[in-house]
Amino acid sequence: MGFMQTGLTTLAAAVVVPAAAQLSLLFPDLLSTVLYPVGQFERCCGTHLGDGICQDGTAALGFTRCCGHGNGTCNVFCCGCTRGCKHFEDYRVEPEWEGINGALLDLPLNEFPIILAHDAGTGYEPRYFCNHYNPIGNYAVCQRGNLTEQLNCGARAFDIRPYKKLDGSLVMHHGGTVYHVLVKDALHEVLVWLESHPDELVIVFIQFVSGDTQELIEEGRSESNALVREMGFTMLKMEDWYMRQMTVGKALERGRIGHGGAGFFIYELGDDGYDPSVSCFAGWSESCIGTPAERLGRYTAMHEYLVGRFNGDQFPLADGLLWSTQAHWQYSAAAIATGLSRMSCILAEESASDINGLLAQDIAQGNYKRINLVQIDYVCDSGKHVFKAMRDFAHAYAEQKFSRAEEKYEVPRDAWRAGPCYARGFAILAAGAVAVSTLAAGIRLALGHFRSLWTGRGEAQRAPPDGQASLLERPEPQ
Ligand SMILES: *[C@@H]1O[C@H](CO)[C@@H](O)[C@H](O)[C@H]1NC(C)=O
Ligand SMILES: CC(=O)N[C@H]1CO[C@H](CO)[C@@H](O)[C@@H]1O
Repeated sequence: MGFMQTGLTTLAAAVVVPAAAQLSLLFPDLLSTVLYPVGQFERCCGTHLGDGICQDGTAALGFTRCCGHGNGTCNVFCCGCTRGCKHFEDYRVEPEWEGINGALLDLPLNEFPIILAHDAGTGYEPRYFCNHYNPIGNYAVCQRGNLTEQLNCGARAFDIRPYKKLDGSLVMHHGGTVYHVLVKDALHEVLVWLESHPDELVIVFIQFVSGDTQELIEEGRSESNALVREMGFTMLKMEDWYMRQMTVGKALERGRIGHGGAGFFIYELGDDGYDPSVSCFAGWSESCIGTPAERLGRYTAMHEYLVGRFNGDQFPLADGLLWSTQAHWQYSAAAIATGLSRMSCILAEESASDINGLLAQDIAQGNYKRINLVQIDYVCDSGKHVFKAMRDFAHAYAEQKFSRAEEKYEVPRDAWRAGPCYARGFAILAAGAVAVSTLAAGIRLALGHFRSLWTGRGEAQRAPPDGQASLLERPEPQ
């Protein structure tokens, strides 16, 4: 009897409890499926089977499918996540934040902050992301929504990766995963959007062109090139002289399409800022989606990387080259394996760690010195806050830059007595002037001496044969 009881207890522990736990974990799924028509619990937490996006726009994470920025778990009523039950949040940039104007127009293009949507084409994937029955999509999709939506979320540059298929269509891809949206259709959305945004500029960064065969890859390259030109996008070539003088205002004029905003395409970035150590998971104990203690090391890594990029002096801005900073987690095979074991996905790692929100906060707090292209994942999660912080930053930056320039050009009234620096400058200049004039006098003296020597000897050497007048020596006609 005792034996029997122990056996049953063991059975319960080994099978029944995990099964019940699994069922209860699926309960939010059932609840949201059953109550979906009622609309009450829809997307309060993410589901296991759906696209994994909650009502507040963040992505579901782990067995509990918890959403939101930060950490927490969903209870059976889907209301236990950080900040409680999730409601729809408008992810779009406010229209009054848009419009490049004033001092922003005079900023060099490589000192103007721009959100670059990391692999923008993945936003067209309709279903297979953050759904743990489709692990490949989880770590290939890094955006949500079409290009129009990404523009509305604050993106102003797109990382476009064309893929030429055997059937002849030019679509998009991320690594080996292909997204069945035509590059042409996606770029057409940008044109339509620019029509209603004449004071904005958009950069299309074309890279990693791929295809079903080597030949198709080549075709894909020339087709992408022809396509952007036909559509009216202007090419920006990093090595061209005009980049050194390219201000935001000049870019708006140069790239203007019809009466709309400006559209550019580029094939290279001056510097792409790739740093593989900035990943979501590191070692056994660091995780960007774990407890606060587990997150610390990862946040520190990201923060130090950003400070190095934005505050370091490694970019010679005067060369006009664009430079990009990757403000998103980097993905190695190990990081992806860890993420899969936690039922995570790229979108969830961005939203749960709230890296876009933290970036916006850091920029708004004035922690950075200069910003250009900033590549982010999931621009429709807090991208609007990054956009707002960047535009505010750009206005403050321009004000400071141009007021400083005025100071620099204003000649001090009393330069002579202005300080040791000027005095030394004058002393050096005076000494230099004396040296140069002494040298010049010496050279003149020496030249005179040589000329007399030369003419003396020269005449003897160049004396024409008897009876033949040299052309050179022919007297001018009267
Ligand atoms: C982009 O996506 C939104 C939301 O799904 C949709 O309303 C809109 O029609 C799409 N735009 C285009 C041009 O496909
Ligand atoms: C980012 C975030 O919201 N972290 C919270 C996770 O939960 C702990 C308490 O358990 C909070 O202190 C953190 O602020």
